[in-house]
Amino acid sequence: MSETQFTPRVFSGIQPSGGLTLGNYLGAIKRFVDMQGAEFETIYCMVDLHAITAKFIDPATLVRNTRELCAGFIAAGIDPQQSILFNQSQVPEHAQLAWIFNCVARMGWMQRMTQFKDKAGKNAQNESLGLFAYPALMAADILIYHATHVPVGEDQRQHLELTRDIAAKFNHDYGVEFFPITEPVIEGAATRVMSLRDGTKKMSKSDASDMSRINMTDDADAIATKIRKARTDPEPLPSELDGLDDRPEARNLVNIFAALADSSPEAVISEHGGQQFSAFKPVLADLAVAKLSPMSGEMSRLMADPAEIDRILAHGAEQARELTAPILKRTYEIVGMVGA
Ligand code: AQP
Repeated sequence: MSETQFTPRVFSGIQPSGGLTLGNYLGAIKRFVDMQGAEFETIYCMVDLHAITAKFIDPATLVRNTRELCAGFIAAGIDPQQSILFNQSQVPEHAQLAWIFNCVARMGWMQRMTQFKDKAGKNAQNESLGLFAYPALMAADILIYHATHVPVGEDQRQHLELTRDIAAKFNHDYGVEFFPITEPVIEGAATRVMSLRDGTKKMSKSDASDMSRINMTDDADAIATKIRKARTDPEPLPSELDGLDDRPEARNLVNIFAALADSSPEAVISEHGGQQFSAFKPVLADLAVAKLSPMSGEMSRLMADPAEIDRILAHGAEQARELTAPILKRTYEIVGMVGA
């Protein structure tokens, strides 16, 4: 099979590690919705096996997080009729291929992963083996579908490079062209949404401060308060884009505005350049509320019927397994597993 024969197929996932931030929405989910449609088959996953790598999650909480994430995907515009939508653990081929990839990836490659270093900090010896091996499972998540395109935020770029290295080494070692060399899709105005408290740190669901992020379930008051209190410098917005260099907090708010408005940072600056933050922030808050409130309302409605969410996930998993079973079988044959 040559690379040119791969069906254009999109895969991406999000961890049900609790809550969804504006960063997850603008950097990932909104992009997932944009890619849904004629050009690609789209496959979107709640990666629950990843969610247990960083810290212990109480089982009932993990169940709730997974359903809430599914509700968030649907509320944001992922249509289970158009996209395959499921949770990772219902499709065992992800973990089975991950084992093969654990044996393809090199220790040196894994030790270079900055996300592990960031998450483990000085405490690496006490982290789980799963957190260290996470990028090999992520490569399996993608390649078990022969996915050609993966929309993600900027923070995932290095993991996608590793996915390409794993595919290339597997193909080379076994003398095949079986796995595609996947393209990362890191596009839009908000590929890296920063914390509202510190413009040098990524907005993250696990940040200790709730004021650092906007959650997709925040109400209008909470969104307005968080934006009003977002850290900024005392200068007005510049009249040229270059004026945002060395002003990470200002740049972050401009990028968020552009992404929410489906516009560009240039257009935001040409409209709002010269304004004080006291004028810009309320307009941004109104825009954020207008975009996010309908989604949080729809999420609550969907969460009221967990059985329906479970049904959607089970159906998606069934569709997913139709794709993964033959790819795993062929992988095992290539590797030399008897009975594959
Ligand atoms: N701040 C962000 N800006 C743009 N994109 C982001 N993503 C996450 N944060 C931002 C994108 O969301 C997708 C799913 O991420 P994930 O939940 O699987 O893990 P993460 O990247 O570790 O996200 P968080 O919010 O920081 O989670 P925790 O706190 O649990 O580690 C990815 O495409 C990611 O790029």
